[in-house]
Amino acid sequence: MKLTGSQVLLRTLRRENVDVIFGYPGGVVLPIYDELYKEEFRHLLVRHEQGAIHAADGYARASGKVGVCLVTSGPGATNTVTGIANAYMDSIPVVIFTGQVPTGLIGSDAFQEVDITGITRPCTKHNFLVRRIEDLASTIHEAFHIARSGRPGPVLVDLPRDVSQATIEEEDIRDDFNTLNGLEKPQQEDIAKAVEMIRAARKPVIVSGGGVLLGKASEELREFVRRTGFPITSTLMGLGAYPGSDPLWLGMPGMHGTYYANMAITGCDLLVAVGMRFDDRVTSKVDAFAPDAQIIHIDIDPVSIDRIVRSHLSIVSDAKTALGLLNAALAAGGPVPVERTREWMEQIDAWKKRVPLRFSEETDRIKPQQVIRKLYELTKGEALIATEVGQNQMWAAQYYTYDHPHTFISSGGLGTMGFGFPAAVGAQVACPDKTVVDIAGDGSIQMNIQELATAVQYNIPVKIVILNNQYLGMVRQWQQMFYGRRYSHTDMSYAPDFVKIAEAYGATGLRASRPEELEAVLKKGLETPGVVVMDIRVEKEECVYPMVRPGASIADMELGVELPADKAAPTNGGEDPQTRSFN
Ligand SMILES: Cc1ncc(C[n+]2csc(CCOP(=O)(O)OP(=O)(O)O)c2C)c(N)n1
Repeated sequence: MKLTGSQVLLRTLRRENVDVIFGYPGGVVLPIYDELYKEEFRHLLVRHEQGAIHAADGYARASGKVGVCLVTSGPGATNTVTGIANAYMDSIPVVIFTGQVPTGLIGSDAFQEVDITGITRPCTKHNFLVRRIEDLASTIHEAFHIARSGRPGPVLVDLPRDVSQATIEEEDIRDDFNTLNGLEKPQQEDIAKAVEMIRAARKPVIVSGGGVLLGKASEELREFVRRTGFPITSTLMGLGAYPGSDPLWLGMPGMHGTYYANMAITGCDLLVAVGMRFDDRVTSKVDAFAPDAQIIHIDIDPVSIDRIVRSHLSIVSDAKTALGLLNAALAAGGPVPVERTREWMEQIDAWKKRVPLRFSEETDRIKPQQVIRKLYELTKGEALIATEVGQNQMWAAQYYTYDHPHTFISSGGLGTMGFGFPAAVGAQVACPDKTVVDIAGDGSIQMNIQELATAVQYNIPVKIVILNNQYLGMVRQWQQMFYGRRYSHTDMSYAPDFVKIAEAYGATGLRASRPEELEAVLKKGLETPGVVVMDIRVEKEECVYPMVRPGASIADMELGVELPADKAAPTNGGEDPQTRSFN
């Protein structure tokens, strides 16, 4: 039997266990859409291609599977570029199918032609232009393989119209492709060396990253912490891999990290970095990052080893394998001596007590941090939280406690405003039984607000909590701190009525303006079926603290409050990081 290219595409997607496509049609993908019309395939029509790629990305982050999006050529394809770069920076496995003009017209500036493989080369893990139907199935399989293997990432497949219309005999379809050899296993001597370093440490700290979640290694990480008793902090991308309610948890480090996570990194003598790449939002001034530490860096991507921070021992491996081997070696050698780290743990406790995460509650204005805390209480920590970018994102990272993997979805590397809501839609499709909340800023939500139509049309009951401060808050914060309060073009007080916007799209809109209204509105919003937009009017000029000035040492934090007199005596002979400057 003969199959068309479009039929081959859908057949291959089924073989890859794809159950949902986020897409938007157009001229050159009409043959594919016509095939979708005939077949039972779950396709969600978004309202903007950026929505499609972010939804596919959110779906991948929540499900651990590959997300798929399908768009037309030209503007359809270019509209996905931000989302592709976003997935690339955060190592998220997505496959993007773009339509292309017929092969004979490629390079002629044909209608709606762009060189999308050229445009996306720097922000895809790999991309393909399929010129012959004979290569179609194997190319698609290869794309999925590349997207999910090793360090995951986005892969684009460009499909010229004539390729989706061409036909091929079913028996001539080739599904095979060459795979590169898998990763080498970590060397046994490196594991032994790591265990030796772990046993010798007096002031250890673990920093885990998104690689632990991508490598589905949360169980192994938890066991590693149990076996070592080491305190643990995690980057924004890694939140949820280790339970945030555990006493050994230090919160997030870096620019808006907790005081105690940043102090622990600065004072430690051993830093075990797992599945993280030392992003500058984490390290800030690299020379002052863990200056006295021996560093063990475990990462799947050899390129990230020694790129920013030099390690004393590197293990190129996925997190699951490496932590599994470390756990086994630790188990075989008996418990790690806790006496060695006793003073260090006391020091960490003192730091925790000295500067906990805190904000001042007021009676006449809603504090954004209070909204997140309330949301945590009302959802009992069981919601899946997506965020936009800005202050809302940082407060969501700081004030909601993540106990489970894949429950925090946020644009880490690229910091893409407009990501959160469509990503929440994708996450809700992946997890229909979960409460999915997008924590938004009033600026960010307006970047992809059109996806309310998608959410309402398919009854994807995402709850949106807008921390409405009438500013581009995070930029305003920088203007306040570094530009003498000159709030140049960050005033967002001209805004639509979000309640009416919600209603216009067929969703529910609610508003809270005063502290005493907050709980009831959040409760009602969470309980109301379907899509709900909650416009929460918060304190306009609140800042996110702690804050490390760009380029400063992470021990040098603005805390937003007077630092209490230091009662905790230094425990080490060297420079006590507590005596370094604070603002
Ligand atoms: C697409 C995009 N444009 C610009 C920025 C720069 N930026 C970072 S945070 C921010 C302000 C976000 O404001 P809002 O969404 O209202 O959130 P808030 O910080 O007030 O919580 C801006 C403009 C960005 N990150 N992404």
